[in-house]
Amino acid sequence: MSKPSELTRSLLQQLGVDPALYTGGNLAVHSPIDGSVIGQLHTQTVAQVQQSIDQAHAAYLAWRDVPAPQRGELVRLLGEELRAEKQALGQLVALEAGKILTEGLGEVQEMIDICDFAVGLSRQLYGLTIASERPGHRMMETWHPLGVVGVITAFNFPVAVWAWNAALALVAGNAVVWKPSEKTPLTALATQALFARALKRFGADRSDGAALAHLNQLVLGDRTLGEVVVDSPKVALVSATGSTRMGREVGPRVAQRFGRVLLELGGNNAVIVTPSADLDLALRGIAFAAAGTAGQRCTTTRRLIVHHSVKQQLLERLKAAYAKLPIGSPLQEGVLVGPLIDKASFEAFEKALASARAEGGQVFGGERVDADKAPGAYYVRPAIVEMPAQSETVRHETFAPILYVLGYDSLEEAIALQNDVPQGLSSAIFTTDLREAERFLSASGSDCGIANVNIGTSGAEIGGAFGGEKETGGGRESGSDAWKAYMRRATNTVNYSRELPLAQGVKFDI
Ligand code: UN1
Repeated sequence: MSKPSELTRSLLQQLGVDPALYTGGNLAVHSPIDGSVIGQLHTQTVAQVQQSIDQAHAAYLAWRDVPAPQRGELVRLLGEELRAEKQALGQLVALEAGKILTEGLGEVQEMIDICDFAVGLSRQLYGLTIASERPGHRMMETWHPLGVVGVITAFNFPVAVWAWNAALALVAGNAVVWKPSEKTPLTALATQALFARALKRFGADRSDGAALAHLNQLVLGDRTLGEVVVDSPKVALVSATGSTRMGREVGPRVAQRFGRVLLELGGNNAVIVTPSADLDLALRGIAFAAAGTAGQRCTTTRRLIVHHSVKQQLLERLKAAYAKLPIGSPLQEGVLVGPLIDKASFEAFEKALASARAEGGQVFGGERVDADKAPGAYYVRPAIVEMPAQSETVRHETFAPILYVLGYDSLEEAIALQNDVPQGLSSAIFTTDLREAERFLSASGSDCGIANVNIGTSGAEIGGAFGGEKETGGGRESGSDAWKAYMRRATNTVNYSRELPLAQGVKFDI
């Protein structure tokens, strides 16, 4: 097999990325597959980012007057480009983020899906009409674009999260400024090249083609450049995906200038397994959600809350499955668990396991593997940790494959445990008892933004609104009516009578 750097170069070439962008620059980009350098990126300056935001704003001023269904046409073309290069971009995700190939391809599929969704949406974007209390009056609401939307994304979904935001933001009439994780800028460059292809086809015979050239701007560099986006009064909405710590900084800074935020922060997702559960299903659902993507999804299952009557049986089966999990290069056929993103991530994994042990946890798995074959990479066997209680370590999100296991007696207790963490992203119950399932989904059940029955916590489809409560940040992206976050609502009252009656019966005769 060719080396990650060679494979990366040939994929970037195929995707039409200018080699000058990723060679000879100051930021080394590593592949988590073996730790090797796969690109030398040129980072930008603060002044360049400010200029980028200005250019995006100018593009928005032209774009907002393009009819929404025509804006949808650009997103349709983007979907076509993504379909054509799904294999190459998916492979690049595997190389740069370390996802197994099927998940890399799945990520690109998510981009395609949201494009399709946004194209349909571009002919909708509807407001209400509302009954007016005044005779000869009509009330309605109209949705308008916001302006420039800043999109800050994390390494673990290096391209799909941009697409969820950008596809909606663009059909809504906004321009986008995208700050990808500095760990995964190459997939961002590739995505930008595909967007440029779509834009070229779209703008070829349009008089406003030149004005639209800056509809999606890339910001390349470290967090100081992200801060420029966060603080710019020209950025109407900042949609940020990452840690709760990051969100705690971004949220108040944007609020300070009365900008809008959409936050997708940490999760601490639990699966409850009840005595009536189909354990075969539960086993597969938990293994994928807890060990898949090497535990590096915000929707990864981090806690298993299982009824005492089935705990031993389920644990034994889970441990047997974990012992056999194929771990290794994500490009290798049959591998299910790829590497952690970097050394810092491995250290956080080890630290969490050490504190769990100190709190009385019994650890299964959790050892580093292939350290001899790939000393610059961090492969680990996903860990299962039986805990005596929901301790501080369990309540904290460690972005690595650790599944904490807690036992329970009553469903009330299980739901209370599930909710008793600071985060509120995703949750699931495995049960065949209708009463238990409905209770879990009810107002007094799971407090998360996502609550599932008989599937795991991860792998959400784009058709639903995606996001969570509490420290997860409250944002909703992707499907349902999440598009409204990218638009502003105007309430319009129209008087078609010859009188001027005032609301609330107020008299003001002059
Ligand atoms: C993330 O981990 O940042 O539900 C998003 C899922 C994916 C999205 C995860 N569709 O796991």
